[in-house]
Amino acid sequence: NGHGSAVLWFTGLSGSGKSTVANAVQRRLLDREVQAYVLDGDNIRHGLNQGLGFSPEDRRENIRRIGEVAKLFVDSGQFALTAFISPYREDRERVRALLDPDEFIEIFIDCPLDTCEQRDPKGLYAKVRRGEITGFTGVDAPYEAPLAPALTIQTDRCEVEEAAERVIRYLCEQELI
Ligand code: GGZ
Repeated sequence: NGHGSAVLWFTGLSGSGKSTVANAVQRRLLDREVQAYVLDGDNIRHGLNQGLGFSPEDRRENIRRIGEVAKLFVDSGQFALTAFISPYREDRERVRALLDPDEFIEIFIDCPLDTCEQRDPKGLYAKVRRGEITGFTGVDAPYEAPLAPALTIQTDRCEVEEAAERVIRYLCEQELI
């Protein structure tokens, strides 16, 4: 099963749907017998990056390490699907620079803050509004949207399965799968 390998770098606000779309893409890749693994807060921030918080410096280090790990997946011939807010353009560009140009695929999970806040799957936005969390991305910490993402997916207008299908179609067009 000759196929390429790349990092699918999902970026967007908390609650925008990054992990959900990444997991749907992973399932489609595995169905095609293409090795793919999702890196997200659950398996990275609780392990490799435990101890890192949400200051700009800690987010930068978080993203730097994730970039290095994602590169190892690419070196091993797999797809790495990363689902982190990664709010700073500069941090994302530093990851891009670790890889060949065609190996870094930036996917903007674009969803209005209002919608993310209504979803509030972990009750974090409610905590932010009660003043229990500060420095929260999109509220009182910045989110720098990608300027030229490979794909933009508006999760308030597009179902998960349709979103995943768009990513797969892109990978086919790029002849990566
Ligand atoms: C943003 C925060 C914060 C602050 C805790 N700002 O919905 P979630 O819970 O699962 O996604 C958010 C996650 C963000 O971690 P990342 O590693 O993706 O962030 S970054 O790329 O910026 O390093 C949210 C939770 O952690 N969370 N505090 N202050 N998100």
